[in-house]
Amino acid sequence: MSQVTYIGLGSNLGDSQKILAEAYHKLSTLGEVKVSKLYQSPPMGPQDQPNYHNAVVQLITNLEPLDLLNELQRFEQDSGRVRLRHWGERTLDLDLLLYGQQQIQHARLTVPHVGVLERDFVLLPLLDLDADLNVNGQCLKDLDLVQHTTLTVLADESWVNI
Ligand code: ROI
Repeated sequence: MSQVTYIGLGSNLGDSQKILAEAYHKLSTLGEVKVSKLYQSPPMGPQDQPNYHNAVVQLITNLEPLDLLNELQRFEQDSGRVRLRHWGERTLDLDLLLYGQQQIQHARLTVPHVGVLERDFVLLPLLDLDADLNVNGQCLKDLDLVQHTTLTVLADESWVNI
């Protein structure tokens, strides 16, 4: 059965826009995709690292959660992922944020991802894709964080066409 899933994309090393656009094209091999705007966001974690590029992809796929996770990790590795330190700079991060309405507690995977309610660089791009998105009964657009964002829009949805 196909599921509506959401994947968070982040990068702050290398040519981030190119790296994220390539990740979008890889995700499109797994099902039907739609992409958010492209954002710049100040780092959460150590402040002595570059700003991030962030976006979210909606993916409709038949893959089971752990199979999807394996694909995401393979794409991260293929992009030559470098991660220098915990909560530090990285070439590519692909986070499985939402998988239909499912709640998943697994050693490798927690869904919904903690970032969904707490991180503006996840929340705003999610709202681009579905303005009425609801997580655990919480309407995302009603969260205070939406009004207090530190994000800037770098490009509209056409940013993936490079
Ligand atoms: N900070 C921002 N702004 N964007 C990210 O994607 C991001 N990813 C991370 C940490 C290190 C938590 N900080 C981030 O993994």
